[in-house]
Amino acid sequence: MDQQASDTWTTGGRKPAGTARLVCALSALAALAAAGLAGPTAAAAETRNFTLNAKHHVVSVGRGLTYNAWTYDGTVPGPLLRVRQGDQVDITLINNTTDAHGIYTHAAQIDFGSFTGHLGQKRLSYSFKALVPGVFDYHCTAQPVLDHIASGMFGMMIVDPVGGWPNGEAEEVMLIESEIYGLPDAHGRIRPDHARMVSGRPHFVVFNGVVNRYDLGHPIKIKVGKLVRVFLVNIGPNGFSSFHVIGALFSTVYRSGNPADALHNVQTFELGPGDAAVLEFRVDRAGEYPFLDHGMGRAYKGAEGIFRAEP
Ligand SMILES: [Cu+2]
Repeated sequence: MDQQASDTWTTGGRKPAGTARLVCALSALAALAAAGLAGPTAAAAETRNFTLNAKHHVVSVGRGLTYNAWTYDGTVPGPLLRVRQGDQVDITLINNTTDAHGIYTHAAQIDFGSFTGHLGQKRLSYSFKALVPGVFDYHCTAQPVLDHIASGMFGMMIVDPVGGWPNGEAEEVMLIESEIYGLPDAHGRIRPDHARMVSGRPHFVVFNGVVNRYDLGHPIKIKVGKLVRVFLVNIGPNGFSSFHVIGALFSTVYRSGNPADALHNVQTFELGPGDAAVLEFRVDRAGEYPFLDHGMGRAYKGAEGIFRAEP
């Protein structure tokens, strides 16, 4: 991993203007780095290089449970990749495992063959121009893709609009919803359940890789009166997400994170597997605002958390 994509979520290398907190979360139980985007001002396009490493790594999923994940850089989700609209993006995947792996970001509009390494291939590279702003998932494309995604090979890519986000500076929160298939053995190690992957019946559904990661003891803190901008990916690999914040309406939702495709005053937003959105809201009184997949079975399996609004 080069400096443009660390193993915890960062702003993806480009130093943002502004001081608002960026709430994110990747490495085991860490959360939250700082940042904020006052909105990138018009600037010359850059060339952005991201080098990721495919590796197998034991990760924690909370509740004392672990599993032997297939990862980018050892974390699930993989590192946040963040660029500005118009940038040239160079992606390299180093694969020192004995399995085939690949990396496909939905922001790239190039041929499928560019994304997948074959067995024994140690290095995969491709380039594209990030022409369309938004939030995108990236994931492995090796077969069976189902197992590679369910085992942890996915992440988020943000392409910030070249003129900045229309509603300006905000508290930023990055969430990836994903599913875990398998029950733990006597040591708490989850055994992957391929049959359940195929039938789409996860045992756990999580935000940022951990069951109930943002519970009452670990809420995501927001500010009363301040705009919150949620970058949300539903990587699946199977289920639909119905994202809702209890006690709030989304003042603006950008489908696929594209400011050209805005909806307003939305109560719940549905994302199919492989889709993503940017959702904005603000609250006007202090307190707790739970967020969840309103598919209640999925919330029950771990896809719920807490925003705590403070003055
Ligand atoms: Cu893979």
